[in-house]
Amino acid sequence: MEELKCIGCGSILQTENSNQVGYIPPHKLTEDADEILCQRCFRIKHYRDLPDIELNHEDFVKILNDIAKTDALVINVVDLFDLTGSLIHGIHRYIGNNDLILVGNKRDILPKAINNDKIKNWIRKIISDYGYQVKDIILISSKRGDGIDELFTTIEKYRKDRNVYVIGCTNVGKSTLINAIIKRFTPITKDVITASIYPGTTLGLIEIPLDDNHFIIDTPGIINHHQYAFYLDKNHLKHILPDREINPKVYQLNPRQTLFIDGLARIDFVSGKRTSFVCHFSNAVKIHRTKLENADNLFAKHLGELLSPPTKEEYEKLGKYVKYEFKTPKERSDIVISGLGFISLKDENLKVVVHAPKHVGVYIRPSLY
Ligand SMILES: Nc1nc2c(ncn2[C@@H]2O[C@H](COP(=O)(O)OP(=O)(O)OP(=O)(O)O)[C@@H](O)[C@H]2O)c(=O)[nH]1
Ligand SMILES: [Mg+2]
Repeated sequence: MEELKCIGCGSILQTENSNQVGYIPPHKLTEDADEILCQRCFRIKHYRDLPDIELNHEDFVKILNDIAKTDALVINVVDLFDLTGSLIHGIHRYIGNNDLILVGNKRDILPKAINNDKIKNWIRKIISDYGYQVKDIILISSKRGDGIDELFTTIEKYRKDRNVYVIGCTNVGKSTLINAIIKRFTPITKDVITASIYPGTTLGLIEIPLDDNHFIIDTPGIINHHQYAFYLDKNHLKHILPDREINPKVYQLNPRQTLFIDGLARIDFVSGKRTSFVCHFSNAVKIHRTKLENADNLFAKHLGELLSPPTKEEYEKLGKYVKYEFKTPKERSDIVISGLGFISLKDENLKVVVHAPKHVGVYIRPSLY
């Protein structure tokens, strides 16, 4: 029998094992093949529930390695809210010499006041350290459909009779982007591919035909273990992932003051001159200010209550927080907690200690401002 694929996630359909990728109850296989969704996609779509299914990272890497062997145009989608966390180290190892366009998605989350040229220059500065060689950088919001026309024109310019692969880390919005392209350029008005807030939604290649025997191809995300989302309970993902423009919150701090980002991270301003901490987190996240000397007590007393998420159980799972120490450089900088948000600091010689779970990426980068 010819292999059937789920249109939502690209997995090969099977009727044998309900705990594995691509499962579909046998009676559903009789429906119109174009419409077939695996049980997992069906549940994400209709119940916003993600059944636990084992994902295999090796499979994803193999799919990407195959791209290096073909002549194609590659679109690497990154999440503007977590740029460094969503870049692919050694990307040209995966894609070979193929032409590359970098797409900064979720533009709607960053403050409108920052202009796009500034964001592009900032991206150029950061990606040069990662060995990226790009033909172009396009900023879009797949969710709102902004920038889709410009992206499509750029794709047409570089495609030259080839397939287009859309790659990137999990949750950057690859599937949402392809849905946006479908909705913009075909009569279809609903989302065809499954997209969700859960990292690891797309499981196989999904080929969407272009008008000349070539395809635009959605791929499974590369798992990014340094993202906060990876360690949180499903219910709390929504809380930390912004779904609209972030409203930066400014705290004028004296040295020896501390900010708690719910109970998810703690930022100690250890020394330096009085300055503003410009906090960029999801609007749902609460920030608490306290004296550094009271911070340990406050955390011990209020974790899981005033300071939540995480719950106490989640905190256990996350492992003890570790400390990351930074001294700000001359140029304005951002301290980033991957997937949770960032704090922008304009002054130099500020000593800042961040407490966050061991596996979550915490780093300093040139500022977005
Ligand atoms: N605010 C905002 N959210 C977006 C945008 N694009 C995608 N998202 C959200 O990001 C989450 C992930 O989107 P997906 O399209 O499933 O991401 P993906 O890259 O295909 O993820 P995997 O299949 O897991 O690799 C969903 O909750 C989307 O609604 C955007 O432009 N703005
Ligand atoms: Mg996807």
